[in-house]
Amino acid sequence: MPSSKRERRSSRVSKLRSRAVVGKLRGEGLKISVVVSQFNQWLTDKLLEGALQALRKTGASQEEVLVVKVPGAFELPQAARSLATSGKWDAVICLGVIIKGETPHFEYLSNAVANGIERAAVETGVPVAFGVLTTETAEQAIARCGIKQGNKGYEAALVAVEMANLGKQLQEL
Ligand code: INI
Repeated sequence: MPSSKRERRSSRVSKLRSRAVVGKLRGEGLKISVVVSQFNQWLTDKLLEGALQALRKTGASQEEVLVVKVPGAFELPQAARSLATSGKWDAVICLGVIIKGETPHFEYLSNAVANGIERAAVETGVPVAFGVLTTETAEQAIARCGIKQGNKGYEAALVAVEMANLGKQLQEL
């Protein structure tokens, strides 16, 4: 029988039951759309390749994947929101490359894109993965497109699958 206050508290804690929920990395049956910016296309093509490779790896059917092209990163949130509100997609992946060296309005553009993508996800409830590189130089972007330091498109696609499944799993609790 616990006597002190501390012992009584610790006895209550040991009776707590917890469970963890993690979204499955299984793409079978999921409908995923990818919005990709054509600005810096030589790099966004690599992100797209990475994203499609990751989706294939999770078992997502390529016929169920829609690729939508927009002019630049600034247009990603609008297209993502349009797809998310259509009710046809389990997740949306946004891909783009914003390089500081090329734009004096880098901060405005990066913030607008990040906020727009976040709002598209939170306000629609559909996962919208952020696969947008914001780098100081083209070299840093190249490194994150699959050449040296992984591929941001690949990572974003895995997040999209995980979050799409998590959403379904949470509904089933
Ligand atoms: N779009 C990008 O995706 N990356 C950039 O680095 C970039 N720069 O450098 O300006 C860029 N600009 C275009 C922008 O996204 C819009 O398409 C444009 O402003 C029209 O709305």
